Amino acid sequence: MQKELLTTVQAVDPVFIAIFGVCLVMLVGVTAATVIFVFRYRRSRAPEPTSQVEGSLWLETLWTLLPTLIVLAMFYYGWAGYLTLRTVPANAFPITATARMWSWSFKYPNGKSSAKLVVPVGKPVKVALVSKDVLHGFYLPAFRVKRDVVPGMQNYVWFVAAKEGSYDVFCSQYCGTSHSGMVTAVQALPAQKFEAWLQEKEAGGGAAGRAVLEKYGCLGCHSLDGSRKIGPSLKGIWGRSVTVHSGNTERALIVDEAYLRHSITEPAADVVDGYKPVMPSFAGQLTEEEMRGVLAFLRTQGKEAPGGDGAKIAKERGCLGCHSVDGSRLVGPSFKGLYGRETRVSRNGKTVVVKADETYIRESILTPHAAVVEGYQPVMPDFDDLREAELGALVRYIEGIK
Ligand code: HEC
Ligand code: HEC
Ligand SMILES: [Cu+2]
Repeated sequence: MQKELLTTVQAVDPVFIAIFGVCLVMLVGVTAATVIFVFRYRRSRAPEPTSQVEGSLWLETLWTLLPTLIVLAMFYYGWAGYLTLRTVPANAFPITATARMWSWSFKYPNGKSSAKLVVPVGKPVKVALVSKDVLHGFYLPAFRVKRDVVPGMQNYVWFVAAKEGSYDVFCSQYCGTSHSGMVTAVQALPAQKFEAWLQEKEAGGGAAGRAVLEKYGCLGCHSLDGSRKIGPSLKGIWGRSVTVHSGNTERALIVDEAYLRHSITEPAADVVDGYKPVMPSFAGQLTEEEMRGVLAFLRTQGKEAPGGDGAKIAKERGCLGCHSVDGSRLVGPSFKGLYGRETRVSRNGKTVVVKADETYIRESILTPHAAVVEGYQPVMPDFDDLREAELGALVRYIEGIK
């Protein structure tokens, strides 16, 4: 069956044009015949029947056979095109698209995720379609691809972006009030740029950084929530001013990358005021990559972490389709004043009062159904593919909406 690789566009366009062409010819033919007959056999011109035909075998055979053949030809042609749409080339690059009310997110084999669908030019990609909540439709007009995304069902599409560029992605099934906002883009990059993008460390590289802190036991001595342990908390460390003792001199400095690297590899050189010099040196233990992960993580742990980041994520991930920032009630409770307030939620069927702290907000985003806010429907999709840094940024963002 598979001779050479047709793209989805090459498979669909000729079928469309052929069927449209046949229909056009028939429309023109039937309309012309109608008009001619109306003129030619109008009453004033032909008051009496000019002939009385009882039947014509060959005419009847012809007008039965001809349309049957035309319709069968259209079917065959359409079927062949459909097979191309459903037969994924063996070398297709796998990506998973996740639909939620009301946003798309995409996950790549190496764990990277993005809000836009980034693909290599000229290479087929297979997109697995997953819905977190209701029926959605994955619609790429530029590639003639449209497929329903059904909760609980495994579905897929494939396509090739032949040219570099940006192409629309829509949701083609009415999935609720902000259905029309479920818009993103396919970003087709030349193979090398795509590879570079794929390998590029995530902005923040958060999850990896946190894992490194766990791996080397840093969190045994350093908290992430501001509380004092054996060492100072790492919360908000980036950009904070500290007083350190270097030998016999005391100096104040601002925490930056150089200071952090130094603190990790040579902790005894600058000892934070008020703490004992008990931190072991990690020189030669963390790889450069791990070090960069930690730095990226610490950068986003800060209370000064730019709220803009969180705002962008909230917009891209569609949080703002359900949560207002001005106190008004949408599908979900407003983000305004959310942080720190007491909320009545139903947990395991029981109504309890919880304080909306960092832990609760993280839980609300990762597993929204675990605690459902009283007076609201449990319709929030889970966002378990958010990276640690993104989660942190979202919490900071919500915290900032007073
Ligand atoms: C045994 C406990 C202990 C462990 C394990 C430990 N630290 Fe520390 N750390 C400390 C103490 C105590 C200080 C404060 C005294 C000093 O500056 O040496 C400190 C200071 C620091 C500072 C400077 C903090 C500031 O406020 O300026 C950084 C950064 C840091 N540690 C990072 C790490 C990282 C990253 C790891 C894991 C790779 C780690 N620490 C493991 C105890 C520890
Ligand atoms: C489809 C609509 C929808 C989307 C999209 C959505 N949420 Fe929600 N969210 C809700 C609803 C409804 C509730 C209340 C019911 C519940 O707790 O599940 C809620 C509850 C919450 C709560 C707890 C609120 C409180 O008052 O205690 C937080 C925090 C939250 N969402 C954050 C987010 C974030 C962050 C995003 C984006 C990553 C997001 N939501 C996306 C509908 C949504
Ligand atoms: Cu949708």
